[in-house]
Amino acid sequence: MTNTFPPGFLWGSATAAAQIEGAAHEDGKEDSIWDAYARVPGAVANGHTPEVAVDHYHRMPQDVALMKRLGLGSYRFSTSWARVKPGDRFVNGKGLDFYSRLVDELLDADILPWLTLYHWDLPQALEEKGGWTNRDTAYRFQDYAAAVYDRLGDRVQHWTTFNEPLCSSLIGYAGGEHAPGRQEPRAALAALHHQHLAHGLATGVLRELGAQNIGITLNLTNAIPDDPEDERDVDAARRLDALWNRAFLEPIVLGRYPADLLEDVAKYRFEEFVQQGDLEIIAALIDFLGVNHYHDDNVSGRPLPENARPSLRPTDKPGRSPFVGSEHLTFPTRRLPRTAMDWEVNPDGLRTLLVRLGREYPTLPPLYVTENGAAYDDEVSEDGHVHDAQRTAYIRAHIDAVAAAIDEGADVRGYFVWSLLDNFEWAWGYNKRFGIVRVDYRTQERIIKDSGLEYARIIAGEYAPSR
Ligand code: GBH
Repeated sequence: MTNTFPPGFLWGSATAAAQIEGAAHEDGKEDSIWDAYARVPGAVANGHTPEVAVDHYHRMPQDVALMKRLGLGSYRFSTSWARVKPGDRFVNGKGLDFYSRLVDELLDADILPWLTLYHWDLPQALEEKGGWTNRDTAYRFQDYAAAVYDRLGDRVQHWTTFNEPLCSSLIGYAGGEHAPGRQEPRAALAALHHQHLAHGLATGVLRELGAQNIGITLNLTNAIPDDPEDERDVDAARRLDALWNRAFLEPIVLGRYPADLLEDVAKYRFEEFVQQGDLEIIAALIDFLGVNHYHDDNVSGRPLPENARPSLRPTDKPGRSPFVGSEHLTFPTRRLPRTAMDWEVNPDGLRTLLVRLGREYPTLPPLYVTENGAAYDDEVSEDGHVHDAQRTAYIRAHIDAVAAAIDEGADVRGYFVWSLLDNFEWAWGYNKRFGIVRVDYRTQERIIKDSGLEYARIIAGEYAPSR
């Protein structure tokens, strides 16, 4: 049996620096906002911090050997700004040495390095100057991008500026569930625009320096009106689509913010942040779009009934909302299976999303699913294996959905499972396991889970999508 994916389809897995590296203060690395935020009591579940994580910084060669055993075609990782330019001051050669060794190790193993410059870990020193609310941070990001390219550009071909700017703007600065833990809607909009600007500036400088494959990764969702007959729910879905999807896609693809979004957030005077010429910078050509998708969002404009399922977010406090300008949105529960994150499992949503993107934005470059995966509370069995049947089923079903989307004309060129390893799951600490490889946080021992073994079979072409 062989799979029916197009030749050259890229099979990979993804991680992020702050979630796996540890060595938070070694070889010149300074605090990122996640190091600092994790020390705030109550910010991260159980007081967990990224200080040690899964010690990838010291175990990198073994981890690349694991990737090779899985047969990965590509490995998506991020570089830590606070390691490369501690305090955003000088370029730290020792920090770059680590990534240089990683890239060499990957190339030796025939694994394509897929590098992300920003996966949420701003240097704390920059946060102290306003973080992403400070326009200057966008220019600092451009310098950081150039420094990384200068050292790795001879070997790395795929460059992603940002991972999910939605999370590092709206959730970090308004929802407050992510670092830096601020709860200021207007600040979140400044962060959103300045991250766009940083993306555009970095894209420009990378292109100038010779990079040929530059993109960005967005987390995109299908906003489903809970009751399609209820006007309030239809409006809620439109608002979520504007803020969660189109606010990020359209400046890049079309060179403008959506008009309805501008109305939704008008009370925060968003447009004051947008200077003349910014949108031209932001609309710089990209060569691929990374799509992260885990679940759809069933949304309503009606208040939830008293007995509705409580949110499972660890740091939930009343009054916090990442839904800037649409703070009234609610998310009623549908009758669907759920993961340990309480996220709906609905693989067909991934097919719908990928097909819709190509149809709604004909000028989009090729798509890569840069993250998809699931957290479950798996355990090591007596036989020493991890029989994570639910994760295995989740991954297979979503790969089927990608195949179906390609059949319907979506231009999808690759798929990356989130995540290679169990890791520091942000506000959830080490309590949620997304890995296809199990990590024992006491011994740092790694065990390939059943889902990892199955993924290896899929990559080897021994699995045909079940259409
Ligand atoms: C990805 O983002 C991250 O890139 C990765 O680092 C992370 O480990 C992985 O997923 C698993 O979480 O404000 O209540 O509406 C997660 C995608 C989408 C999850 C937005 C939180 C908002 C929740 N995120 N979602 S809410």
